[in-house]
Amino acid sequence: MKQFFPGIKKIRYEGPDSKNPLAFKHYNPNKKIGKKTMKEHLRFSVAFWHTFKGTGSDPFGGPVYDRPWDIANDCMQQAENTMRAAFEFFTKLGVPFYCWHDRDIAPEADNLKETNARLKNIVNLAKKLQHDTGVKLLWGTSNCFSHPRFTHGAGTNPDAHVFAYAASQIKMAMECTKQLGGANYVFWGGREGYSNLLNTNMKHEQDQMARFLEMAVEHKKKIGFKGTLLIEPKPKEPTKHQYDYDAATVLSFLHKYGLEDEYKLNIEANHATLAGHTFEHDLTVASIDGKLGSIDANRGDYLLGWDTDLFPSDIYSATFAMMVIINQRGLGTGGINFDAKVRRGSFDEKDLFHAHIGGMDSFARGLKIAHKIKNDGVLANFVSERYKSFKSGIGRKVMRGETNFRELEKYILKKGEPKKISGREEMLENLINSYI
Ligand code: XLS
Ligand code: NI
Ligand code: NI
Repeated sequence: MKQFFPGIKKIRYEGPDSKNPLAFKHYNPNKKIGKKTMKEHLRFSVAFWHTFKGTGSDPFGGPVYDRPWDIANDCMQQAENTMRAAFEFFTKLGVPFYCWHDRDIAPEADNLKETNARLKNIVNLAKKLQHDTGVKLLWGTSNCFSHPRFTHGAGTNPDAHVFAYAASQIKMAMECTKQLGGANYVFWGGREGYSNLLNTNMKHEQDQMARFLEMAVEHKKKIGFKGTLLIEPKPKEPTKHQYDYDAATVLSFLHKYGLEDEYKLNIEANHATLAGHTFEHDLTVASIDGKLGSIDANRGDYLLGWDTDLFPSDIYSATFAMMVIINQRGLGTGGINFDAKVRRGSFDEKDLFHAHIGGMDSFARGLKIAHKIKNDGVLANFVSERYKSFKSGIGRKVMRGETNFRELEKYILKKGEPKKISGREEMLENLINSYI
């Protein structure tokens, strides 16, 4: 069988002192951190679109990456080569999961029937490769945003014909995900938003979207798909205003339409920062509602205002993310998917390894640090101490619904001015630093 990464052997753990760029310094898959192994905690996944279909093109220049699986003449041969290259990569890197959009793995044909036949073909190959290697599908999703028919959206398109097309496409993608034993199915609202209110009925579009998501639930049950349905928020790009702006917006949408028991969230770092939040903010918003299902790990660039999808390398951010994940005892069926791309100048195949090794090591470090912080309990103790006035006396009555404004007024008239209490932010930041 042709090798696509001939110079690269299986990536191994060599420990923090290793200087080998093709080795893990922190990710040691079988090492236990608490009750679970690192592999079980982190559930790493490679994103098919960036890693195998990305070309490095930007608005100022075309493809630049060297990708030997992309050069066959026949488009289906190319798709097969790409799938084989992907599994060689997953195995050499040692990741347990991968993710795809339907159109990443098989090219679209002239009509839906032929397109579906192509997809089926490649899904059969993926099934065989999954079986041979043990690599599993973290989630499948559908690309309902690249084709010109989706220019005004898919589920929120003002044309019911396009809505029906998107439904047909997602029906097939859900069935393929099920066939491959996918652990989740993701909805990222590609062009579900608007660019101009003058031609937009926002309420109608949101009602449409809710109908779309209801039908997805109905189809999930119909075909017996057991995975989790996930919505991935993003505030802008490609449309000026995406409906799934951030975790809070998506959660209130789900509650408004009674869909909250059927969907969880897939939170992406760079989407959270585009929305003006930190990654850990959106993770926390999802988590406290019991709805943090999975994450797309990447990072923005502070000097650029768009979804740069860089590989994560910030230990603070990874630590804060892992603190939220550990606190809710893991991601369940979800995982950490590197929805990230190498920079335009990193066009070698080897760069793909460096990028993923760095991302995996960053989260492995984050995991180790977060676990230690949690075990020592200092931070948790500080926070619980901060709210202790709600555990007894008047605070307890407030939380139990046993008091009212009149009683609270009486209380203040008697007790007077509250004492100022410092929030100790600098002290706590120093504490975090002492672990990093
Ligand atoms: C784009 C999104 C996309 C989803 C999957 O910004 O991150 O890649 O994760 O459709
Ligand atoms: Ni994403
Ligand atoms: Ni993104």
